[in-house]
Amino acid sequence: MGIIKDRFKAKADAANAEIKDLLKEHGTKKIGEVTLAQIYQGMRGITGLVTETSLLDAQEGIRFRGYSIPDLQKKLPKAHGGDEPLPEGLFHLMLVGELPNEEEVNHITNVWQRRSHVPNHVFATIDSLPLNTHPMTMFVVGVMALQTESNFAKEYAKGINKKDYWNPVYDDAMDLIARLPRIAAYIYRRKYKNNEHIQPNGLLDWAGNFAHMMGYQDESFKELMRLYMTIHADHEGGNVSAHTTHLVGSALSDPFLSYAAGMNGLAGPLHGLANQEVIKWIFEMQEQLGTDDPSKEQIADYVQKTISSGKVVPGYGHAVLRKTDPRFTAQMEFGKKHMADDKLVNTVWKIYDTVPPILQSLGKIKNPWPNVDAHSGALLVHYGFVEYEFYTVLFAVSRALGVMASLCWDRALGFPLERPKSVTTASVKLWLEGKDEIWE
Ligand code: CMX
Repeated sequence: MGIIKDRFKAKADAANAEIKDLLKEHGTKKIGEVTLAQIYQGMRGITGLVTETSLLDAQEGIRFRGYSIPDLQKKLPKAHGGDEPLPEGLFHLMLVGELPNEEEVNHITNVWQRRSHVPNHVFATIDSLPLNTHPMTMFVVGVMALQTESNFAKEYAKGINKKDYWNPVYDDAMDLIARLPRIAAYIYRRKYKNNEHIQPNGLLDWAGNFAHMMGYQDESFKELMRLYMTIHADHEGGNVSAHTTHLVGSALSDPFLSYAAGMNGLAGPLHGLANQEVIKWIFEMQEQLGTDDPSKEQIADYVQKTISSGKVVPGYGHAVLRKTDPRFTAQMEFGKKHMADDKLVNTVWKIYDTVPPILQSLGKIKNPWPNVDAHSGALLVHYGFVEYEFYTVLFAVSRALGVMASLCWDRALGFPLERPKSVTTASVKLWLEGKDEIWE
C-alpha cells in the first residue's frame, strides 16, 4: 500500500474504534430538537450528518480539521518561491487529519501526476457535445465518461467484503482528483481557445499544472489557482455539493457517480454557479451605467433595482455563515497584494461597502455579508480569464478535494445508506389534530 493510504487506514481504524465506544456510551443522547418550520425550510440548523474533514462556524467561518484559512496560509507547504498553500497539503490534512510536511506534499503531487492519465473516450465524449453546452454540463458528462475506470465498481461487481470498500474508493478518489484538471482544461481550451490544447507539465504541482494546461503561465495566476483550489475545497457536510456526494455515495454508487451528482448541485445558481452570476451581474451593471468605475451611489441604486425585480444579489448571504466569509477576505488580500489598482477588483470592494447595509435594511436576510463567490471572478478577469461560464468548473475541481476525502471516510467508517424520514402536509395536519401517531 502507499504511504498516505496506510496512514489513512490506520487513522480510520482508530476512529472506528473511538466512534464505536462513543455510540455505546452516548448513543441515545439527544443532540437537538426539530421544529415543524425546519422541515419545511430547507432543514436549516438540523444536525444530521457527520463529516470529518471540516467544520463551519457561523461567526468564524470554515476550519479544516481545526485550522482556519489564515492558519493554512501560514502552515501548509508552498510551491518553490510561492506564498499560497498547495492544495495537496489541504487534501492530506483533510484525509489524514494532520498537517503535512513538504515531503508528504511532494509525494501527493507525484502520485496525482502518475494517476493523471485520462482515456481518449472521455475527450471524445466531451467532443460529441455542441460547443454551446454549458461548461459544467461538459464537465459532469466528462466525469461520467470517466466512470468506466472505477476500481470500486469493478471490485463490487466481482464481490468485495464490505470491510474493504474503503480501499477501491480511496483509489477512485485519487484517480478522480488527479484527472479532473486535465478534463477541465480540455473543456476550457475546446470551448474558448479554438480547441488548441496544452500538454500537462509533469514538473508542476496540481494547481500550477491546471493553470498551465488552461494556458495561464503567469506565476501569480498559478498562485491564485493554488489559493483558489485550497479555499473552495470543503465547507463541512451539509452544503448541496458535499451532501449530495455523500448521499449518493451512501447507496454505494462509486466515487465518479457520487461526485458527478454532487457537481450537478454545485451547478445551481444558489450554490456554485453564483461565482459566474456575480461577474455577469457586475458586467451588466457596468453596461447599464455606462462606466467600468461605478460610484458607491450608483452601485446602491443598481442593488435596489436587483432586489425590487425579485432577484437575489449574487455572492451575498449564506445558509450558515453570519459574518464576512473568510474565503472572501483571503481573496481580497490576494487582490490587494497582486492587483490593488484593478478597476473591477475595486468595484468588488465598493460593492462590499455598499451591499450589506442595504440587505440588512430589508429585515429578512439572515446574513448580509459576502460569501466566497462575491470575489473570485474579478481576480480571474484581471488575468484575462473572462469566460465566466467556466468559473463553476474551477470551483468543482477544488470541491473534489473535500468531497472525495469525505467519501473515503464515509466508507472507512462504514456509514450506512442515508435515508431520512419524510412526511406529507396531510400527515402533518393529522398529527397536529392528534390523530396520527406516525411520529410518536
Ligand atoms: N439578495 C437578496 N435576497 C436575499 C439574498 C441576497 N443575496 N440572500 C437571501 N435573500 C433573501 C432570501 O431569498 C429569502 O427571501 P424570501 O424570504 O423572500 O424567500 C430571505 O432573504 C431569507 O433568506 P436567508 O434565510 O437569509 O438565506 P437562505 O439560507 O435561505 O439562503 C443563500 C442562502 C446563499 C441561498 C442566499 O443568501 C442567496 O440566494 N444568496 C445569493 C446566491 C449566492 O451567493 N449563493 C452562493 C452561496 C455560497 C455557495 O454555496 O457557493
